Amino acid sequence: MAARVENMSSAAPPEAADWLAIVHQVAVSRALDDLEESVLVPERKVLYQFSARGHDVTQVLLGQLLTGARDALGGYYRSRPLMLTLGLTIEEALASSMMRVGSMSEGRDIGVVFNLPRRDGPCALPVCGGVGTQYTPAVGWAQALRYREEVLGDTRCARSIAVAHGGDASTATNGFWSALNIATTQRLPLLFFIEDNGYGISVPTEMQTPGGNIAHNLRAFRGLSVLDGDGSDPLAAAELMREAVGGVRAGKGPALLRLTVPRLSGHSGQDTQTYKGSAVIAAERERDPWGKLRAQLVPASLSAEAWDGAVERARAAVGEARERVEKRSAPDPKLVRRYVFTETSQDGAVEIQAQGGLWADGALPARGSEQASPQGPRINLVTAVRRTLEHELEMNARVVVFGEDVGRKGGVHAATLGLQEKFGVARVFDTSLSEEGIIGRHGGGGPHAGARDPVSQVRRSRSRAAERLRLDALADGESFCRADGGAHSRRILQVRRSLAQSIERGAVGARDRLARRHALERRGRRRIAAHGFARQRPDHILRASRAARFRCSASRVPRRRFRPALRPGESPAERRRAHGRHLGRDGRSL
Ligand SMILES: Cc1ncc(C[n+]2csc(CCOP(=O)(O)OP(=O)(O)O)c2C)c(N)n1
Ligand SMILES: [Mg+2]
Repeated sequence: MAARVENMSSAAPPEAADWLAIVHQVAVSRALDDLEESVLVPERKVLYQFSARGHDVTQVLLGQLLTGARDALGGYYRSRPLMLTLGLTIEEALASSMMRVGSMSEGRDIGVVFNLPRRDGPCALPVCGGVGTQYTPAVGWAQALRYREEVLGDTRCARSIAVAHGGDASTATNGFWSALNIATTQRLPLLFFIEDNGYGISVPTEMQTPGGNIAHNLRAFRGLSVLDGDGSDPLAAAELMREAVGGVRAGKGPALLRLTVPRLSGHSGQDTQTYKGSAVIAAERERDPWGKLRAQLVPASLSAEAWDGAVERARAAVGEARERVEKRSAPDPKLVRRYVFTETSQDGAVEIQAQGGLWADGALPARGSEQASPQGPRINLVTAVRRTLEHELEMNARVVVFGEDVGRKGGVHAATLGLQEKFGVARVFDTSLSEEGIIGRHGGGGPHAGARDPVSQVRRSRSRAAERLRLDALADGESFCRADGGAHSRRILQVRRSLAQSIERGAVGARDRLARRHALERRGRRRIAAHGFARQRPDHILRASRAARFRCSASRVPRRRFRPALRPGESPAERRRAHGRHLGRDGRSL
């Protein structure tokens, strides 16, 4: 367990007035869930519902502590109560789940992924439906906090922190481990806030981490304070939160707080939870933190009238917001691509993002020219890249260069040679070997450090990078598309053509993954693992792999590698033994 934190002044226990605010916020979240689950889903006005019931008390309690001038949340689809405490309005929340005009992404997403860009005060980074995508952007924010404080002298960042909020299953993702490595090796001001409800949809936590408790397993992890507790005991959980937040704020490095919570509804509106069984469901209801909070607060800190009044006001506020949202129309399908790239008004002026970048701070970039102006002798491309980076680093104190081997070595092809010596390790630095860690950090750090357009150059490890980029592309399509003007950040992705093509080719899907692997195989770069992959998820991968095969019909890979035909008189079992592969009932390879 973490050592106790002496300086807790920034995280004092709540007063009676704060408890009233906490009760109100939780009641708002419950009223939203009630309305969606019992009215709007049956009326088909909400098509995809994600209840936070059971996660709500802990989230609101944590939200009360995120008061640092530049605190940021990297949240996920079940973070709505936290978002409400950070300033998401009830109307914004409902307009999003009801997919109405003027909502955050106007029906492009699952209705619960938001962002709250702010130039001052706590903000929320863009959320994406991809599980695990929240972690490395939160690391980026934490690292940018340090950069702004130490290099740019921004005192607002001194005691600010980043919070990465995720579920138990998300701790099995690459993003989580990538973030954990970076945050601990760099001692970043980052809190991992893990709400463990025992399931990733239907899969129990024991499948995500051995023994089912990520906090236990991380106790020996160096550089990390680990706290573990029961989220259905609100007062005890609040104490742990103060300890965790206080420690990170005080500069003691990253912390991980795991709280067990009951998930009191299905994973989403469609989920009937038959996999749990009635005894488990009943036990979860017993652990509802909302009832426990009332028992702990009334009458010790609040009167019953005060509690009931706060709940009543919350319900009324949700009802009024619903009336306003019902009057909004559906979004115009013609505008579906709005904010995918930079938007310009009719006079050609660029619509400036709400947070991050130079323009939003009033600095204009130097004017460019369409005319080439040859200077000196001809140089090769690597020299041109190096000079450009050097120029940018000189011109703009917010520019940083980071990646694998770009620091002391100066890049494997010398594209950053000498830059660390000239600009120092704070601005030109090596990273851990994690493409997700590099690209994800752009998402959170870019807008904050001040880069309007983070540039990622990825050559090897394409599949990991592509994975990350596609998830980011989803995030761009989801919560980046804020209709009130101004996306959070834009990305220019300098990628090799093949990667760019594979991204263009498709949305997330096994088909594309397989197609890309086939393409690699054709070039003799890598043996594909199509069969291993297919074995994991036979049904839909089978369909996907057929599609991939069709697409790659020009492949020189022998067809029988994918569909070994049965020899005359041979049974599927004999074929399986001969090839050591799984075969479907019809004798085809899965
Ligand atoms: C990268 C990725 N893989 C799979 C999914 C499908 N999926 C959505 S939510 C979820 C479970 C996540 O569980 P957990 O992290 O414990 O959060 P909880 O929903 O329990 O709050 C899964 C598998 C996804 N959205 N993204
Ligand atoms: Mg879970």
